[in-house]
Amino acid sequence: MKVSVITLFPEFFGSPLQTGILGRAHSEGRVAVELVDLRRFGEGRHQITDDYPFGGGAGMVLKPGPVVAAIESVRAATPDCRVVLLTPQGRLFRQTVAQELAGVGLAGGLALVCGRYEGYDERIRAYCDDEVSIGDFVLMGGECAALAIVEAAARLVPGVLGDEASTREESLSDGLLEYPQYTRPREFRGAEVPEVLLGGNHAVIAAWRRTQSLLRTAHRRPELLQGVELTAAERRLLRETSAGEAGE
Ligand code: 6GU
Repeated sequence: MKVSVITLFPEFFGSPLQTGILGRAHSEGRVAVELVDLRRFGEGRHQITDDYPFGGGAGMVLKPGPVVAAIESVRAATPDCRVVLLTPQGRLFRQTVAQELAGVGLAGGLALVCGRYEGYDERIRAYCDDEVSIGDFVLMGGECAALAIVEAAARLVPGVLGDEASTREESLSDGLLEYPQYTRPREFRGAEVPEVLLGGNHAVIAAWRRTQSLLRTAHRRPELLQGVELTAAERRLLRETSAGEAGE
């Protein structure tokens, strides 16, 4: 997967790209992150990238010239890349979007534009293909969002995670929250591991986990069930089990 990150703070990405699974994926070239320093495209002797907003108001706005020049330099090197503007006004980043962007990164490449300051000059939007937000809160810049997107997409790239099954079974890849997990000891301060997990009957364990995922999702994130295909028996289970019985 190829990702170009356009940012005023390339150093922000130093430690994350050298650490853990992302660090390995980066050094092996499975996740090629190119950091594009927006300052290089700044204007004048001081390489200015921002300015006061026309009409007044608090804060500074990123100038179109430097941002569009940076985007064009990435497009020149990666003609098929998708340029994604990171902004709280974008479409919401979810696991389905992570899957989509991982595919885009593997095919033609992905470019992530990180803003700082109060916002972007509106004319920048015409040079981007997509706008994404990681949630309904305001960050100081897009760097954290870019990192979240790179991580979520990187772990979907073949070969990045050792165990391919773990990407299929985990939270949200089937649209549900993950079932409860346990490891040793069998008893911790009086709290026991559910008996069913100790029996070794894989069909029974799979059924228990599915039920737990359904109940937990119904209790914590009921809106997620809208996008999930349920059997008649599962619908009955959710009707007959009030959320309070989900054990939480
Ligand atoms: Cl993508 N950028 C900024 N600055 N704030 C955000 C965001 C992005 N997503 C949520 N909040």
